[in-house]
Amino acid sequence: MKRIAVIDSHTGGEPTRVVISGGPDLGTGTLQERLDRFRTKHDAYRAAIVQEPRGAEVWVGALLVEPTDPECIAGVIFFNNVGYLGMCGHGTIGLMATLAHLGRIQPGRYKIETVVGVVTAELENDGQVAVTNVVSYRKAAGIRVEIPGVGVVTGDVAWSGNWFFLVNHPVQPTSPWNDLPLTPDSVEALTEYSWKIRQAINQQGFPEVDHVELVSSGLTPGADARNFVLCPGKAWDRSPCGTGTSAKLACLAADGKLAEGERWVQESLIGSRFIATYQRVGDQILPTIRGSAHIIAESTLLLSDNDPFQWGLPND
Ligand code: PYC
Repeated sequence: MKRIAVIDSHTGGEPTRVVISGGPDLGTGTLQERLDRFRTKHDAYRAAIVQEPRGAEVWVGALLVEPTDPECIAGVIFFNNVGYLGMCGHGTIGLMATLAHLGRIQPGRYKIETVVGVVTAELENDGQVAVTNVVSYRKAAGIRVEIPGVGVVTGDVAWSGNWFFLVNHPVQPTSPWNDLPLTPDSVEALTEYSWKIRQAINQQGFPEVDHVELVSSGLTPGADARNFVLCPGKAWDRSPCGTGTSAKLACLAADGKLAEGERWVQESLIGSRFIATYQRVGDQILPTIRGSAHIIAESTLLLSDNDPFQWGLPND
């Protein structure tokens, strides 16, 4: 029987499962080398930890590893129901809440090594966490994608630790999805729509895009915008998505619609919020996302040899 100790949290409704012990031994090397080893030799652990029956498509896992950078308090590899993430904003906030819960950190600023670079996270006295993400930028603006049965949808491609295609919503008068509000009762249709967009943008010159973000104006007082983010494994982000919010800031900055240091309130489909700002770095930006996470479980996952689904259920 294998035992994996985890701490679960949620950040604005989006869950993170931090692996404290019992995860795969990835050896040494850069985080990218260790991620490659995770992917090629130990992917069964990923499935066992976040796929059914112990998890579900919405879960993001966070494997703690030794950082290579001595200035970092931890290294982390994020993963989900279908693979691995470069960075995860809500997951970093969840990780900080977990480290605080374990008594490993006090309020202050810390560096964390991710597969795509070092991020800084500040635990504030009230438990809020401000994550300064990796340098983010808009790669391409006004990309027109032809979606069979829908028409043309226009959006921007941006990098923020993950690759996003951002579409202003509603945007496309001929689309049958145009009138859908970004609210929980539209989840099924928004998922179908976003998945079609993802397939189309991947086929039309941007195979790297793995997150689709629909952005409308805010629906609750004080929110600048509301988003619906479809993650690589077809789960929708319950939080406003830290990397998705960073990608939105990169586009706003590129369009001159948000000034350096100006506050941006991004709400999710369920109304949870991140407060974001950015600093300019040449023609790119360094986004900071502020939010909070709550610890919801301390558990030990059990993997028994006589369990036919010891390593989780297949996705399909
Ligand atoms: O918060 O960056 C994020 C994120 C990515 C995927 C799910 N959440």
